[in-house]
Amino acid sequence: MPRKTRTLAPAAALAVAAVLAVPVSPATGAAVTPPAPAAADPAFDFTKPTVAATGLQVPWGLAFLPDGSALISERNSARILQMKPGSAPTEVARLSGVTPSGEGGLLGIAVSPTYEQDGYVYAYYTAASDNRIVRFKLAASPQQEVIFSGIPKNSFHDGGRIHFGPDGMLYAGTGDAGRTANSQNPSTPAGKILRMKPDGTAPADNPTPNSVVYTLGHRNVQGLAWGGGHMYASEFGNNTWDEVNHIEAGDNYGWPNVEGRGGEPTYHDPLAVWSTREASPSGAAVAGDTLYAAALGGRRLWTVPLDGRGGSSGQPTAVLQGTYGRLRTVAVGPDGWLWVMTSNRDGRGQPAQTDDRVIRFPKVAR
Ligand SMILES: [Ca+2]
Repeated sequence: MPRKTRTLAPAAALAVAAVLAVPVSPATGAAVTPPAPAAADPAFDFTKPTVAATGLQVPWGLAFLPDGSALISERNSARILQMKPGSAPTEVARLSGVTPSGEGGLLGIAVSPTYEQDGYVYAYYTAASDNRIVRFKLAASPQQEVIFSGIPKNSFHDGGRIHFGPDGMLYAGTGDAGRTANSQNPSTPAGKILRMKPDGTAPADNPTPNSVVYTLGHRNVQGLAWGGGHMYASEFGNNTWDEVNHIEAGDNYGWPNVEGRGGEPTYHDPLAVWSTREASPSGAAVAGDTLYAAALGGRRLWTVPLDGRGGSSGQPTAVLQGTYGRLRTVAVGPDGWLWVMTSNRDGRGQPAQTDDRVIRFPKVAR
């Protein structure tokens, strides 16, 4: 089966639609009644949670150091905490210049793939005039080197996830910053997935010379994940369809001309969609042949079975529905467990808990 539904003839597109996560009428693009969902992926045991940290305040980014400990960023306090399972988190850095407002603040963090040599931690944050990416070495008040700035900011749609890909490049998901025209404009980093060298400059093999823009047509990307040689990203829809996309260099993902599946050859359609009420996906992770998406408004963890070719092999199913409230981040730790972080103190709705937490789930014993 070809990987890209957007290039298929109508008959082939129909066959592809039959195996996509949410069946879509080829005539109207509307979702049709899905089949009964398959059993949840058994890779992690969601009946055996371990609460690894409590008392956090709007944690956002999660990254791991070579020693197996986790770094956690807090959006509004601009703190970075370090924790090992079983120990309370301790503050190891507080960034300067962070201007929390609405969805903005200290967002994603990443650890250099060559941390043992260079000691760099990366962060994406909302500053007074823009969103920017800095790198620094852990210290109470670290020296912050700005490696990329000028990402448009707003109270909403600031993107913010950063992650090193398997190619050693730093990827960043951005938002349209409340101006939908940004997403189709290749000259602004807003509404894009960016790919840059660790120093913030554009790699020579990016789709457009001297540009860090990797893909365009995104509304608000807060989840980046890799698995089986493919890259995936989750993004927030406007009021109809949230999306999980298979990310391929230079592709256009449609926003604001298309939300969800448009079936237009110009745009790369998502491999899974949800109603915004069910999802509002922020973080994403891949383990084995499953993509996990942490849902804020949907207050659940979505699991999407992947076909290994950039598509979905079946119906997404949800776990942890309503169990921990709003979920911001999901990651596979170096311990092989699945780590989930809540976002119940960000002023959106009634929290399931009075604090924010990190919860870990073990692999299923086989
Ligand atoms: Ca799209």
